[in-house]
Amino acid sequence: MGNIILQDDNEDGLDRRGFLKCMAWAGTGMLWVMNGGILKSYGMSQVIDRQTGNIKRGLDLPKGDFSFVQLSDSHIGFSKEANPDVVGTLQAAIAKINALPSPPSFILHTGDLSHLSKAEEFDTLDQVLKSAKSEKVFFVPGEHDVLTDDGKQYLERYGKETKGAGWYSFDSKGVHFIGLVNVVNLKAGGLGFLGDEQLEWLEEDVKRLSSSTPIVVFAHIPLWSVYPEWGWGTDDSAKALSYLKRFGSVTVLNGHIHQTLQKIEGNITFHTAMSTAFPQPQPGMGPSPGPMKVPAEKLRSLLGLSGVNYVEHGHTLAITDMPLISDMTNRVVIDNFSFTPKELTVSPGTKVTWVNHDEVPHTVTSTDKRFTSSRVLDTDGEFSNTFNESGVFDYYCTIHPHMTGKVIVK
Ligand SMILES: [Cu+2]
Repeated sequence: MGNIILQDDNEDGLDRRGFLKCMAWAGTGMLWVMNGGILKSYGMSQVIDRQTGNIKRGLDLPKGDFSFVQLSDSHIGFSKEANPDVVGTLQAAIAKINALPSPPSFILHTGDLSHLSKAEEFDTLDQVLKSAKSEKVFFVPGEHDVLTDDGKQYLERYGKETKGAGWYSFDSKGVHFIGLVNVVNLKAGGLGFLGDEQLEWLEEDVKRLSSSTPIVVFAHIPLWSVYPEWGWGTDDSAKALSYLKRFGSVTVLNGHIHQTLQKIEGNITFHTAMSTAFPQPQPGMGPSPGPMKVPAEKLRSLLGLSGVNYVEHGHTLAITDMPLISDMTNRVVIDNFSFTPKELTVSPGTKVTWVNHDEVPHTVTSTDKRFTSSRVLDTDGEFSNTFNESGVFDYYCTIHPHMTGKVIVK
Protein backbone atom coordinates (compact mmCIF):
# COMPACT_ATOMS: atom_id res chain seq x y z
CA MET A 1 0.00 0.00 0.00
CA GLY A 2 2.80 2.35 0.97
CA ASN A 3 4.26 1.62 -2.37
CA ILE A 4 1.12 2.68 -4.15
CA ILE A 5 0.93 5.98 -2.30
CA LEU A 6 4.53 6.70 -3.17
CA GLN A 7 3.79 6.13 -6.81
CA ASP A 8 0.52 8.00 -6.77
CA ASP A 9 1.99 11.36 -5.99
CA ASN A 10 3.68 11.30 -9.33
CA GLU A 11 1.40 12.12 -12.20
CA ASP A 12 3.58 10.76 -14.89
CA GLY A 13 2.92 7.06 -14.82
CA LEU A 14 5.61 5.68 -12.56
CA ASP A 15 3.37 2.80 -11.58
CA ARG A 16 3.52 1.27 -15.02
CA ARG A 17 6.10 -1.33 -15.82
CA GLY A 18 9.06 -1.05 -18.13
CA PHE A 19 8.50 0.87 -21.29
CA LEU A 20 5.07 2.15 -20.32
CA LYS A 21 6.76 4.33 -17.73
CA CYS A 22 8.60 6.10 -20.44
CA MET A 23 5.53 6.22 -22.61
CA ALA A 24 3.39 7.81 -19.94
CA TRP A 25 6.12 10.29 -19.24
CA ALA A 26 6.89 11.14 -22.79
CA GLY A 27 3.32 11.50 -24.00
CA THR A 28 3.24 15.10 -22.95
CA GLY A 29 2.52 18.41 -24.53
CA MET A 30 2.15 21.84 -23.02
CA LEU A 31 -1.27 23.49 -22.91
CA TRP A 32 -1.26 27.29 -23.13
CA VAL A 33 -4.37 29.23 -22.09
CA MET A 34 -4.70 32.93 -22.88
CA ASN A 35 -6.84 34.54 -20.22
CA GLY A 36 -7.35 38.29 -20.10
CA GLY A 37 -4.10 38.95 -21.95
CA ILE A 38 -2.06 36.61 -19.77
CA LEU A 39 -0.67 33.37 -21.12
CA LYS A 40 -0.55 30.53 -18.63
CA SER A 41 0.91 27.07 -19.15
CA TYR A 42 -0.23 23.67 -17.96
CA GLY A 43 1.66 20.41 -18.39
CA MET A 44 -0.74 17.98 -20.02
CA SER A 45 -0.14 15.44 -17.27
CA GLN A 46 -1.31 18.10 -14.77
CA VAL A 47 -4.54 18.38 -16.70
CA ILE A 48 -5.47 14.88 -17.84
CA ASP A 49 -6.08 12.05 -15.38
CA ARG A 50 -4.06 9.11 -16.58
CA GLN A 51 -6.48 6.55 -15.09
CA THR A 52 -9.60 7.84 -16.80
CA GLY A 53 -8.05 9.68 -19.72
CA ASN A 54 -10.36 12.60 -18.91
CA ILE A 55 -9.71 16.02 -17.47
CA LYS A 56 -8.96 15.76 -13.77
CA ARG A 57 -11.89 16.13 -11.43
CA GLY A 58 -11.95 19.37 -9.54
CA LEU A 59 -9.30 20.95 -11.74
CA ASP A 60 -9.95 24.64 -12.18
CA LEU A 61 -8.81 25.06 -15.75
CA PRO A 62 -9.78 28.52 -16.98
CA LYS A 63 -11.69 28.51 -20.24
CA GLY A 64 -9.68 31.53 -21.30
CA ASP A 65 -9.95 33.51 -24.47
CA PHE A 66 -8.29 30.75 -26.40
CA SER A 67 -5.78 27.98 -25.93
CA PHE A 68 -3.13 26.18 -27.93
CA VAL A 69 -0.87 23.21 -27.34
CA GLN A 70 2.88 23.02 -27.86
CA LEU A 71 4.35 19.70 -28.98
CA SER A 72 8.04 19.23 -29.58
CA ASP A 73 10.83 16.87 -30.60
CA SER A 74 8.78 13.92 -31.85
CA HIS A 75 11.84 12.39 -33.61
CA ILE A 76 9.73 10.06 -35.75
CA GLY A 77 12.13 7.36 -36.99
CA PHE A 78 14.11 7.11 -33.75
CA SER A 79 13.86 3.54 -32.45
CA LYS A 80 16.70 3.05 -30.01
CA GLU A 81 16.56 1.97 -26.40
CA ALA A 82 15.55 5.34 -24.95
CA ASN A 83 12.21 4.89 -26.74
CA PRO A 84 11.55 2.15 -29.29
CA ASP A 85 8.04 3.48 -30.01
CA VAL A 86 8.11 7.22 -30.67
CA VAL A 87 4.91 6.94 -32.72
CA GLY A 88 3.16 5.46 -29.68
CA THR A 89 4.29 8.26 -27.40
CA LEU A 90 3.22 10.91 -29.90
CA GLN A 91 -0.17 9.21 -30.12
CA ALA A 92 -0.37 9.31 -26.34
CA ALA A 93 0.29 13.05 -26.42
CA ILE A 94 -2.47 13.53 -28.96
CA ALA A 95 -4.90 11.42 -26.94
CA LYS A 96 -4.36 13.93 -24.13
CA ILE A 97 -5.04 16.84 -26.44
CA ASN A 98 -8.23 15.15 -27.62
CA ALA A 99 -9.38 14.69 -24.02
CA LEU A 100 -9.36 18.44 -23.35
CA PRO A 101 -12.82 19.92 -22.62
CA SER A 102 -12.44 22.41 -25.45
CA PRO A 103 -10.12 21.69 -28.35
CA PRO A 104 -7.10 24.01 -28.61
CA SER A 105 -7.26 26.59 -31.40
CA PHE A 106 -4.12 25.10 -32.87
CA ILE A 107 -0.98 23.10 -32.16
CA LEU A 108 2.54 24.52 -32.36
CA HIS A 109 5.20 21.93 -33.10
CA THR A 110 8.61 23.33 -32.19
CA GLY A 111 10.69 21.06 -34.39
CA ASP A 112 12.51 17.77 -34.74
CA LEU A 113 9.41 16.29 -36.29
CA SER A 114 11.63 13.57 -37.76
CA HIS A 115 14.85 11.93 -36.64
CA LEU A 116 16.64 11.67 -40.00
CA SER A 117 14.63 13.95 -42.33
CA LYS A 118 13.26 10.92 -44.19
CA ALA A 119 10.11 11.25 -46.31
CA GLU A 120 8.44 8.31 -44.58
CA GLU A 121 9.15 9.86 -41.18
CA PHE A 122 7.38 13.07 -42.16
CA ASP A 123 4.54 10.98 -43.65
CA THR A 124 4.07 9.14 -40.36
CA LEU A 125 4.09 12.38 -38.37
CA ASP A 126 1.44 13.87 -40.67
CA GLN A 127 -0.71 10.75 -40.29
CA VAL A 128 -0.56 10.83 -36.50
CA LEU A 129 -1.18 14.59 -36.26
CA LYS A 130 -4.29 14.20 -38.40
CA SER A 131 -5.98 12.48 -35.47
CA ALA A 132 -5.59 15.58 -33.27
CA LYS A 133 -8.76 17.54 -32.60
CA SER A 134 -7.41 20.92 -33.56
CA GLU A 135 -7.87 23.11 -36.58
CA LYS A 136 -4.28 23.58 -37.59
CA VAL A 137 -0.70 22.67 -36.76
CA PHE A 138 2.06 25.27 -37.10
CA PHE A 139 5.65 24.10 -37.43
CA VAL A 140 9.21 25.29 -37.21
CA PRO A 141 12.05 22.94 -38.19
CA GLY A 142 14.54 21.32 -35.85
CA GLU A 143 18.05 20.40 -36.96
CA HIS A 144 16.88 16.82 -37.50
CA ASP A 145 14.38 18.02 -40.13
CA VAL A 146 16.97 19.68 -42.36
CA LEU A 147 19.74 17.06 -42.30
CA THR A 148 20.15 16.08 -45.90
CA ASP A 149 18.94 18.91 -48.13
CA ASP A 150 19.26 22.18 -46.17
CA GLY A 151 15.58 21.94 -45.41
CA LYS A 152 14.20 21.75 -48.97
CA GLN A 153 11.85 18.89 -48.18
CA TYR A 154 10.75 20.53 -44.94
CA LEU A 155 9.86 23.70 -46.82
CA GLU A 156 7.92 21.79 -49.47
CA ARG A 157 5.88 20.04 -46.81
CA TYR A 158 5.45 22.60 -44.05
CA GLY A 159 6.78 25.92 -45.26
CA LYS A 160 4.78 26.78 -48.39
CA GLU A 161 3.66 30.17 -47.09
CA THR A 162 6.81 31.05 -45.20
CA LYS A 163 9.83 33.24 -45.84
CA GLY A 164 13.48 32.19 -46.21
CA ALA A 165 14.26 28.92 -44.43
CA GLY A 166 10.70 28.75 -43.09
CA TRP A 167 10.08 31.75 -40.84
CA TYR A 168 6.67 33.43 -40.67
CA SER A 169 4.20 35.16 -38.39
CA PHE A 170 0.45 35.10 -37.91
CA ASP A 171 -2.16 36.71 -35.69
CA SER A 172 -4.65 34.85 -33.61
CA LYS A 173 -7.19 36.47 -31.30
CA GLY A 174 -5.08 39.57 -30.79
CA VAL A 175 -1.82 37.69 -30.18
CA HIS A 176 1.05 37.95 -32.66
CA PHE A 177 2.81 34.60 -33.19
CA ILE A 178 6.28 34.48 -34.75
CA GLY A 179 7.90 31.21 -35.91
CA LEU A 180 11.69 31.50 -36.29
CA VAL A 181 14.25 29.11 -37.80
CA ASN A 182 17.60 28.75 -36.03
CA VAL A 183 18.78 25.37 -37.33
CA VAL A 184 20.24 26.14 -40.78
CA ASN A 185 23.61 27.53 -41.91
CA LEU A 186 25.17 26.78 -38.54
CA LYS A 187 28.75 28.00 -38.17
CA ALA A 188 31.67 25.93 -36.87
CA GLY A 189 32.04 26.40 -33.14
CA GLY A 190 28.70 28.21 -32.93
CA LEU A 191 25.21 27.59 -31.62
CA GLY A 192 21.78 28.02 -33.17
CA PHE A 193 21.74 30.81 -35.74
CA LEU A 194 19.04 33.12 -37.11
CA GLY A 195 21.04 35.13 -39.66
CA ASP A 196 20.73 38.72 -40.87
CA GLU A 197 18.01 38.11 -43.45
CA GLN A 198 15.68 36.64 -40.83
CA LEU A 199 16.57 39.31 -38.26
CA GLU A 200 15.76 42.07 -40.75
CA TRP A 201 12.47 40.41 -41.52
CA LEU A 202 11.67 40.18 -37.81
CA GLU A 203 12.44 43.85 -37.20
CA GLU A 204 10.12 44.77 -40.05
CA ASP A 205 7.44 42.29 -39.01
CA VAL A 206 6.91 43.75 -35.53
CA LYS A 207 7.25 47.43 -36.54
CA ARG A 208 3.54 47.91 -37.23
CA LEU A 209 2.42 46.35 -33.94
CA SER A 210 1.42 48.37 -30.89
CA SER A 211 3.50 47.70 -27.79
CA SER A 212 0.48 46.26 -26.01
CA THR A 213 0.21 43.36 -28.47
CA PRO A 214 1.07 40.08 -26.73
CA ILE A 215 3.85 38.32 -28.65
CA VAL A 216 4.60 34.60 -28.78
CA VAL A 217 7.88 33.62 -30.44
CA PHE A 218 8.56 29.96 -31.16
CA ALA A 219 11.72 28.33 -32.50
CA HIS A 220 13.46 24.99 -32.08
CA ILE A 221 16.77 25.76 -30.33
CA PRO A 222 16.40 27.91 -27.20
CA LEU A 223 16.65 31.65 -27.84
CA TRP A 224 18.41 32.07 -24.49
CA SER A 225 21.65 30.65 -23.19
CA VAL A 226 20.49 27.46 -21.52
CA TYR A 227 23.85 25.70 -21.78
CA PRO A 228 26.10 26.85 -24.62
CA GLU A 229 28.64 24.10 -23.83
CA TRP A 230 26.10 21.66 -25.27
CA GLY A 231 24.98 23.96 -28.05
CA TRP A 232 21.85 24.93 -26.14
CA GLY A 233 21.54 28.54 -27.18
CA THR A 234 21.40 30.78 -30.25
CA ASP A 235 24.33 32.98 -31.35
CA ASP A 236 22.32 35.99 -32.49
CA SER A 237 19.22 35.70 -30.30
CA ALA A 238 20.02 38.92 -28.41
CA LYS A 239 19.46 40.93 -31.55
CA ALA A 240 16.11 39.25 -32.16
CA LEU A 241 15.02 39.89 -28.59
CA SER A 242 16.09 43.53 -28.80
CA TYR A 243 13.33 44.09 -31.37
CA LEU A 244 10.82 42.80 -28.82
CA LYS A 245 11.94 44.92 -25.87
CA ARG A 246 9.18 47.51 -26.24
CA PHE A 247 6.38 44.94 -25.99
CA GLY A 248 4.66 44.46 -22.67
CA SER A 249 4.30 40.69 -22.92
CA VAL A 250 6.64 38.39 -24.84
CA THR A 251 6.58 34.60 -24.49
CA VAL A 252 9.35 32.54 -26.10
CA LEU A 253 8.68 28.82 -26.66
CA ASN A 254 11.48 26.43 -27.60
CA GLY A 255 12.17 22.71 -27.82
CA HIS A 256 15.46 20.91 -28.56
CA ILE A 257 16.54 20.18 -24.99
CA HIS A 258 13.74 17.68 -24.22
CA GLN A 259 12.85 19.05 -20.78
CA THR A 260 10.94 21.95 -19.31
CA LEU A 261 12.88 24.98 -18.14
CA GLN A 262 11.64 28.49 -17.53
CA LYS A 263 13.24 31.86 -17.16
CA ILE A 264 11.83 35.37 -16.84
CA GLU A 265 13.90 38.31 -18.00
CA GLY A 266 12.20 41.70 -17.98
CA ASN A 267 9.20 41.56 -20.29
CA ILE A 268 10.20 38.18 -21.73
CA THR A 269 9.28 34.75 -20.41
CA PHE A 270 11.25 31.81 -21.82
CA HIS A 271 9.99 28.23 -21.80
CA THR A 272 11.31 24.99 -23.17
CA ALA A 273 9.10 21.96 -23.76
CA MET A 274 9.52 18.25 -23.21
CA SER A 275 9.96 15.89 -26.11
CA THR A 276 7.21 13.48 -27.08
CA ALA A 277 10.01 10.98 -27.80
CA PHE A 278 12.79 10.73 -25.20
CA PRO A 279 14.36 12.70 -22.35
CA GLN A 280 17.81 14.30 -22.32
CA PRO A 281 19.96 15.01 -19.28
CA GLN A 282 19.67 18.27 -17.40
CA PRO A 283 22.17 20.90 -18.52
CA GLY A 284 25.65 19.79 -17.50
CA MET A 285 24.42 16.62 -15.79
CA GLY A 286 26.42 14.06 -17.72
CA PRO A 287 29.07 14.36 -20.38
CA SER A 288 26.77 15.36 -23.24
CA PRO A 289 23.21 15.79 -24.45
CA GLY A 290 21.54 12.90 -26.23
CA PRO A 291 18.83 10.28 -25.72
CA MET A 292 18.73 9.15 -22.12
CA LYS A 293 17.63 5.69 -21.10
CA VAL A 294 15.51 6.17 -18.05
CA PRO A 295 15.41 3.51 -15.36
CA ALA A 296 12.21 3.73 -13.34
CA GLU A 297 13.86 4.88 -10.14
CA LYS A 298 15.61 7.71 -11.95
CA LEU A 299 12.61 9.08 -13.78
CA ARG A 300 11.39 11.03 -10.75
CA SER A 301 14.55 13.11 -10.42
CA LEU A 302 14.63 13.66 -14.13
CA LEU A 303 11.23 15.21 -14.10
CA GLY A 304 12.34 17.70 -11.52
CA LEU A 305 10.13 16.12 -8.87
CA SER A 306 13.02 15.91 -6.46
CA GLY A 307 16.42 17.50 -6.26
CA VAL A 308 18.44 14.39 -6.89
CA ASN A 309 21.23 14.86 -9.36
CA TYR A 310 21.14 12.41 -12.17
CA VAL A 311 24.21 10.64 -13.48
CA GLU A 312 23.75 8.70 -16.67
CA HIS A 313 25.47 5.34 -16.33
CA GLY A 314 25.67 4.57 -20.03
CA HIS A 315 27.54 7.77 -20.70
CA THR A 316 29.93 7.27 -17.81
CA LEU A 317 30.87 3.95 -19.33
CA ALA A 318 31.38 5.56 -22.67
CA ILE A 319 33.95 7.90 -21.13
CA THR A 320 36.00 5.11 -19.63
CA ASP A 321 36.02 3.50 -23.06
CA MET A 322 37.77 6.45 -24.57
CA PRO A 323 41.44 5.68 -23.83
CA LEU A 324 40.99 2.35 -25.58
CA ILE A 325 39.42 3.94 -28.58
CA SER A 326 42.04 6.63 -28.96
CA ASP A 327 44.68 3.90 -29.19
CA MET A 328 43.26 3.02 -32.55
CA THR A 329 45.42 4.79 -35.09
CA ASN A 330 43.98 7.28 -37.52
CA ARG A 331 40.46 6.91 -36.22
CA VAL A 332 38.30 9.60 -34.71
CA VAL A 333 35.41 8.41 -32.61
CA ILE A 334 32.29 10.51 -32.29
CA ASP A 335 30.88 9.92 -28.85
CA ASN A 336 28.94 12.05 -26.39
CA PHE A 337 28.72 14.87 -28.93
CA SER A 338 32.47 15.22 -29.31
CA PHE A 339 35.30 14.13 -31.58
CA THR A 340 37.97 12.00 -29.89
CA PRO A 341 40.79 12.72 -30.29
CA LYS A 342 39.88 16.33 -30.87
CA GLU A 343 43.25 16.89 -32.54
CA LEU A 344 44.75 14.14 -34.64
CA THR A 345 48.25 14.45 -36.12
CA VAL A 346 49.07 12.26 -39.13
CA SER A 347 51.64 12.16 -41.90
CA PRO A 348 50.76 13.05 -45.51
CA GLY A 349 48.91 10.30 -47.39
CA THR A 350 47.11 9.02 -44.29
CA LYS A 351 43.50 7.88 -44.47
CA VAL A 352 41.54 9.07 -41.44
CA THR A 353 38.26 7.40 -40.50
CA TRP A 354 35.51 8.83 -38.34
CA VAL A 355 32.94 6.56 -36.73
CA ASN A 356 29.76 7.72 -34.97
CA HIS A 357 29.03 5.96 -31.67
CA ASP A 358 26.21 8.31 -30.65
CA GLU A 359 22.52 7.57 -30.95
CA VAL A 360 22.01 10.77 -32.87
CA PRO A 361 23.29 11.63 -36.35
CA HIS A 362 26.35 13.82 -36.93
CA THR A 363 28.37 15.08 -39.87
CA VAL A 364 32.11 15.55 -40.41
CA THR A 365 32.51 18.74 -42.43
CA SER A 366 35.66 20.69 -43.16
CA THR A 367 35.27 24.29 -41.98
CA ASP A 368 36.50 25.58 -45.33
CA LYS A 369 34.64 22.83 -47.25
CA ARG A 370 37.77 20.88 -48.26
CA PHE A 371 36.13 17.59 -47.29
CA THR A 372 32.78 16.47 -45.93
CA SER A 373 30.88 13.30 -45.15
CA SER A 374 28.62 13.04 -48.18
CA ARG A 375 25.70 12.20 -45.96
CA VAL A 376 24.77 12.31 -42.34
CA LEU A 377 26.44 9.60 -40.22
CA ASP A 378 23.80 7.73 -38.27
CA THR A 379 24.79 5.44 -35.39
CA ASP A 380 27.85 3.35 -36.37
CA GLY A 381 28.16 5.29 -39.62
CA GLU A 382 31.71 5.83 -40.90
CA PHE A 383 33.42 8.38 -43.09
CA SER A 384 37.01 8.40 -44.35
CA ASN A 385 39.18 11.03 -45.96
CA THR A 386 42.76 10.72 -47.17
CA PHE A 387 44.96 13.71 -46.35
CA ASN A 388 47.64 14.09 -49.01
CA GLU A 389 48.77 17.64 -48.34
CA SER A 390 50.27 19.03 -45.16
CA GLY A 391 48.34 21.59 -43.22
CA VAL A 392 45.80 22.09 -40.48
CA PHE A 393 42.30 20.89 -41.33
CA ASP A 394 39.56 22.18 -39.04
CA TYR A 395 36.20 20.47 -39.17
CA TYR A 396 32.87 20.46 -37.33
CA CYS A 397 29.47 18.83 -37.25
CA THR A 398 27.02 20.93 -39.27
CA ILE A 399 24.13 19.69 -37.11
CA HIS A 400 25.82 20.42 -33.78
CA PRO A 401 28.31 23.14 -34.68
CA HIS A 402 29.80 23.35 -31.21
CA MET A 403 31.38 19.97 -32.04
CA THR A 404 34.74 20.82 -33.59
CA GLY A 405 37.95 18.92 -34.34
CA LYS A 406 41.24 19.23 -36.14
CA VAL A 407 43.46 17.04 -38.31
CA ILE A 408 47.10 18.18 -38.47
CA VAL A 409 49.03 16.76 -41.42
CA LYS A 410 52.83 17.08 -41.24
CU1 LIG B 1 26.49 16.38 -34.52
